[in-house]
Amino acid sequence: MSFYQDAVTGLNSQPKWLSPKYFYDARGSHYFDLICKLDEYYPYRTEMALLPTVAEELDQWLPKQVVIVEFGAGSLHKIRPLLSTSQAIRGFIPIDISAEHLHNAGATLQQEFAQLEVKPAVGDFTQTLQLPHLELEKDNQRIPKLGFFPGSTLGNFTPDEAREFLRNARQSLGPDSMFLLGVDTQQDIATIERAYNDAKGVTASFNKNILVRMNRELSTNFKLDQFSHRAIFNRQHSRIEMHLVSDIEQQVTLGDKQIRFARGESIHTENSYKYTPATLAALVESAGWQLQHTWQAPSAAFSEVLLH
Ligand code: AVI
Repeated sequence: MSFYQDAVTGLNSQPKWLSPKYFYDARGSHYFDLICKLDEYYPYRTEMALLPTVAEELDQWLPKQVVIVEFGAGSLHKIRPLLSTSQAIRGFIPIDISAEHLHNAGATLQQEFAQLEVKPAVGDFTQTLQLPHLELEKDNQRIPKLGFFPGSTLGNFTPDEAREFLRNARQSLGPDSMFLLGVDTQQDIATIERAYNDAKGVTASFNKNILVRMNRELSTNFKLDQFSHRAIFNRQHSRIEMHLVSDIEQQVTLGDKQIRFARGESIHTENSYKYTPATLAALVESAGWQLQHTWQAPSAAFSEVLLH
């Protein structure tokens, strides 16, 4: 589906919604980088502090050689500690929908880690994928794969989407595969709400950027100062929700249609699910994986789990 079709569907629904995947144009990705540097945004720094320990201990759970496959190759900040410490990782397959980003990222890493075989794969990582064949595997010697999905991006999927993603990943990775997954396990609601309502308003700008993007790409006429950012924790679903709330009654043009907003009506733009060890175990098991080991941050705000 195109951005336009998704916007037509979402904005004509009751309640209105837009997919968070549309946050990430160049400007949105820049705002997300700024979010990661905020004091209030605990997930990024907590995971970054945990990864060196994971990297130190990981090899004891791995076979002698593995190829690590990163789903949605982002900034490459998270893969580095693993590549520089693990002796078992011989190859790296970053998967991303954006070919340009992927090839730049792949080339940078190849320069830094000359012994590593880097083979980027362009594709939608939520679907099953045919992974590229590595030189390392040339004598038909198959090397087991280790999936890597850091950053608690799994939390932006509904539980059904998360299960589907984990199932598809298991199929793409093939027999004897393992999976290293970063998950937000924060339980303190005030801390969570603060992380998505930062004092500088960076998260608000990130959220509103979806309207900026629609104005530019879909010729809508959203007035940014007539919508407010709202992030609230939904206890029933254990997720923080982001919304854009219309401050007044108004109409916005989308294609040849008018979208009506009542005063106080919202567009639901993102969910970020927070897991407990028990809800996470149930989810991964329902997707065919077993928990092998958990590294938990001292604050318990974030976990890195190894699945097999
Ligand atoms: C990318 N994702 C894991 C972030 C999150 O925390 O759900 C996106 C984000 N939304 C608001 N702040 C950050």
